[in-house]
Amino acid sequence: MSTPSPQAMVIQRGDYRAPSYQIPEIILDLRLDPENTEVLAHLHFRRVAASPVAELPLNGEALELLSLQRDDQVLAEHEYRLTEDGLVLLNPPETFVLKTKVRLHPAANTALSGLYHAGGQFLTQCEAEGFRRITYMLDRPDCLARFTVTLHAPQKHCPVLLANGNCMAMGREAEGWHWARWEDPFPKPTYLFAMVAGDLAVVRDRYRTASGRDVALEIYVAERDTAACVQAMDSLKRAMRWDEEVYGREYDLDRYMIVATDSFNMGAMENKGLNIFNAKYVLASPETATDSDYQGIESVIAHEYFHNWTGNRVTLRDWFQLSLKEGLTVFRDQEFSADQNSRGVQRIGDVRRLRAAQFPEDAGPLAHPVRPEAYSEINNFYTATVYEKGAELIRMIHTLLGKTQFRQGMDLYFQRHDGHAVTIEDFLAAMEAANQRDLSGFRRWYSQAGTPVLRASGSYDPVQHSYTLTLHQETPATPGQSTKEPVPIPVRMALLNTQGQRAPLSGAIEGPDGEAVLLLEQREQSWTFVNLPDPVIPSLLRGFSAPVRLESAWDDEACGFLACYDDDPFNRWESIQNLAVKALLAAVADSSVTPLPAVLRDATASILRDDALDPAFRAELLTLPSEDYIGEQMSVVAVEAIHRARDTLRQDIGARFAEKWMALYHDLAAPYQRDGLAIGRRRLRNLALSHLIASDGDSREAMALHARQQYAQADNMTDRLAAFQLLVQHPHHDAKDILLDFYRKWHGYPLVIDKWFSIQAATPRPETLHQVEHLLVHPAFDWRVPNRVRAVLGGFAANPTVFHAADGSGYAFYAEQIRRLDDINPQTAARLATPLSRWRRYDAQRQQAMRAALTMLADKAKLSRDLAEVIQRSLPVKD
Ligand code: B3K
Ligand code: ZN
Repeated sequence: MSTPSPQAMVIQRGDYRAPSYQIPEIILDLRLDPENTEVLAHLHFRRVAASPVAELPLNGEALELLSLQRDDQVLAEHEYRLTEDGLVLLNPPETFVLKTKVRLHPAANTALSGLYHAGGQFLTQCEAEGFRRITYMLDRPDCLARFTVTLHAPQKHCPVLLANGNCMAMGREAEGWHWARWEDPFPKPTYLFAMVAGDLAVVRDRYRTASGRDVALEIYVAERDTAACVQAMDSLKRAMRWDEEVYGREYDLDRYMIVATDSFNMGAMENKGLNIFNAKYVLASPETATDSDYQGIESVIAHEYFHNWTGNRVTLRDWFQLSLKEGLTVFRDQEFSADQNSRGVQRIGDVRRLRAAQFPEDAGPLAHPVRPEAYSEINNFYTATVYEKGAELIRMIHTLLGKTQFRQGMDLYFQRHDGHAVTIEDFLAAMEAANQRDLSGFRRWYSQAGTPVLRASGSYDPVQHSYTLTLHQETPATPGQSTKEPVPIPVRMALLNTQGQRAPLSGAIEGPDGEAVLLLEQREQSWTFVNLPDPVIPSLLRGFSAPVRLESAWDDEACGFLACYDDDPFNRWESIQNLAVKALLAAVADSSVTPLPAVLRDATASILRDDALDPAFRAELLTLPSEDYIGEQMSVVAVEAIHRARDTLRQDIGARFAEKWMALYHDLAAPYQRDGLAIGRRRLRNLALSHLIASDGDSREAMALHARQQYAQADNMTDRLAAFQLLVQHPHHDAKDILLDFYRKWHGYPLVIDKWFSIQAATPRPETLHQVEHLLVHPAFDWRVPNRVRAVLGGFAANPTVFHAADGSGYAFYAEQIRRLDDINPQTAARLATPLSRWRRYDAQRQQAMRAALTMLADKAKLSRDLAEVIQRSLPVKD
């Protein structure tokens, strides 16, 4: 089998060198035209290296150089060299101003990195290395410059001209053009530069900071979307208040702008004072957006806002430090959402996401430490490991230090490093210094990849009235790291007595309120608790206090007990999930075994009975583990058997409790409201509907009727979409009419049509592959719009029985689409290719087909650096 040859330089963390020059000031002038944009740049260079340098390389990519001057002199041939990836200045003086003029082609920029023209707007995306596609520059995060930016464009097409900071002046010029000049007073790295030009409406609001400054808040959207910014604006204001209250951090400019676009590679971007957002995380109305869309907006708006301090004011020295801003900011946005909504439900959702994306990554060929050691394309490292596992590491520090001490560490971090480009090490040092704590062992979490397995066992001594708990850890090998050291694992725990109450902790560790954090630092440690007159059941890793796989020796009875009585919401959920996984695995291994054993049935019954429980939490408890998660627990993923077993369990739970589901379905009906209680009720009600429809009993036909009614009469998208999805994916339902109806109703709303595409691509039926081929030639499909491509290809890859069809047809089809996408948008292609990397988890026939798909891609002509790296890391070195 051939593997792609390394096409690009691999950058090593240890090779970091401080830049020899700084550019404290940069003046840009852009004449915007979709076909030919001209960019004039004045860069003020100042040498910081002690001695002169012979060569000063500047980054530049896809630029057409029109003129090049140094201090007003045209550069002679012996004074510079053009290279494949930029421009090298030869023997530059100590200080000078470089003036360059380049031409770019924004409309042809379908990679959506740098300056691009899409949907009638000019937009930029510079993180990580997009600025070099705008002008020649030291495009690295440790070069901070003050930017002055002048934009010129035809007033008719681009009435709005935006860049970072403050608008200093505007004016008209010849032939219907106009201009605007912006200055950002805060020095920033190139990756935080942004500009936008287009015909946009603006929704305005104001925010008064804790110290009494007024900030103008502006959300720029298409005219017809102005009514759909309520959630975004409200979330922004709440996030601003929260950062003041929890971290003492205020916003620092007079204006905070958000621009929404349909053409964006990811969720959003925290450019200083001018965030650019995927419209998905800005626009919402009850008719077009689901409850989870609303929650997504709240958390992404907050995330980008929080970056203003964790990322922008204190920025990164180099890209290996990415988790310094991302892990920390995800932790902050998770905590914000936990404070706004139900903390327990939020934590369950966060862990579910971590397990769905990060655990598989950590267990496969793309595994890397939270602080990676090497990369060829940095965009491939915006991963669940850097983001979500990175957030878990911050959470563990928070747990280990405590809330007040964590805040002290943060204060010191900001105090020491405001305005600087720093490292993860600097963050840890601030946490240590502020609290006189030693986190040296903790650093291993940043350098070691792989998910530790935590094994727990324990025994009660009825004579001594004591309980001894033993914890053992082991981290499996990952690519490039064959041996692993123990890491410090904080294990929040309690001991529950047979009435479900917490026993006071004494002995090894004290915990008067019955809760404590054990710190497992060695491979194995034991703790003995005393004064326990009755046997106890431990509740371990409460709130999921560390990103590990917990394997405990408790039997079904103990799990069933915890599923009903654990007072930690996460652990209660975890216990019932474990029961379900165990039952499902047994049914997968032997299809004659019922997936609904007595202990799971009883736990389900008790939750269904408990009408006092918060409906959102109740819905979480009753939601079955996903097929992927079940597969994760097997050494070889049994694709079809998992699908069958899970379907059967859903049916059995549906049929067994039909009456209760039916009562819930009727009792929970209510006119649309947006508060947490109403959201939980909708979620539970739609879960009831799905169980009733799945059940084989008499209710099924009647329920399909209900679903059709719900689809037709819903006063919100959550209910409408839930019914739509059930009907489209129902094995015996002809979906043609409803698909047509939905499309007709919503064809003017791209975000809703994305749902229409993805639900079809995710339908678990044999004919789906064929249907997806049709979707790709549908008039509304557009290869240049990442949301649309992700809706179809992402939906398809998340459809286990179709993507992993035993004959390999899903893989071959999928790889073909990735191949095509790579020529248009390499970043999105590389990201979508990652499911193919998990081939080792499947049977021999599938392995072979997945590798063939990867090899086909490896052999592609003009393979992008992005995709090449993913494929190269996915395929075995040689065999
Ligand atoms: N910092 C951006 C992500 C940039 C991704 C570049 N490929 C969004 C965020 O994490 O807030
Ligand atoms: Zn971020």
